[in-house]
Amino acid sequence: MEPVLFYGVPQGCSFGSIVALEWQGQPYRLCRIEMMEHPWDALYAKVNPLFQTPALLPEDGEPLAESLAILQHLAARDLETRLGFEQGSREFDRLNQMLAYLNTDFFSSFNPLWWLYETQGLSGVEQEVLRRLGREKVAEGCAYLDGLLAEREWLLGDERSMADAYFVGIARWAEYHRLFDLKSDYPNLARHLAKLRDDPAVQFAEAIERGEQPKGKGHFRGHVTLKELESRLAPEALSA
Ligand SMILES: N[C@@H](CCC(=O)N[C@@H](CS)C(=O)NCC(=O)O)C(=O)O
Repeated sequence: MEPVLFYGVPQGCSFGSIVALEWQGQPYRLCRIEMMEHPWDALYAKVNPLFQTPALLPEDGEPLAESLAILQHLAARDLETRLGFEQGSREFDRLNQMLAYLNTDFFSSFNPLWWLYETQGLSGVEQEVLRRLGREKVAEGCAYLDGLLAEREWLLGDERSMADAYFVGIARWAEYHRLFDLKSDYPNLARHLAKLRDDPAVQFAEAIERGEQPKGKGHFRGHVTLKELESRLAPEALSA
């Protein structure tokens, strides 16, 4: 079976991995995880014992977790798409640096806001602290990225890369949490987000998240359930 990406909804950071798969245009399948439905199926521990999405089950290997690792894995299997670069090259280092920034500093700046969103029974003061902290940290990230995008067409320069695929899945959270007027506060970032939103792969990923059945470029071979993957997750299958 084709590689399977486990993606989480709603508003998962796996969004970027779906965009990357569409940009690459090779056959793949998806397995949907409803992140708010706790507890998750215990079988998912075989995919990722941390119970997080995304994860990728390659055609012939063990599941791979962590967005950065997944995006670099996808890039490396098809360097001709130029979404990633050969290890050891200057471009590889720049992509890795950008992905690491987005995946650590920028991603985690939203943590207080997700905490606020998911936690019941917080006092008014606690809510205010989380919102202020999140807003401040996200503002730092947006200002940094806005500055970079003032001089660049894409995050790394003239061409799109895995960094842009990942960026759209995270930067959209600033709108989701209604933190700023992005267009006036961070116009370059807002422009980049809008450009990506016009991309068919991004629209495909949005439709997937909404639970629709988009066509995409035709490389998406449909959803599979975790249960249907059970035999591929068995220890014998993984060590074969
Ligand atoms: N470092 C991991 C973080 C993954 C992560 O936090 N995923 C979130 C969704 S964005 C998740 O699965 N959360 C589990 C939950 O909400 O229970 C990565 O970058 O892939």
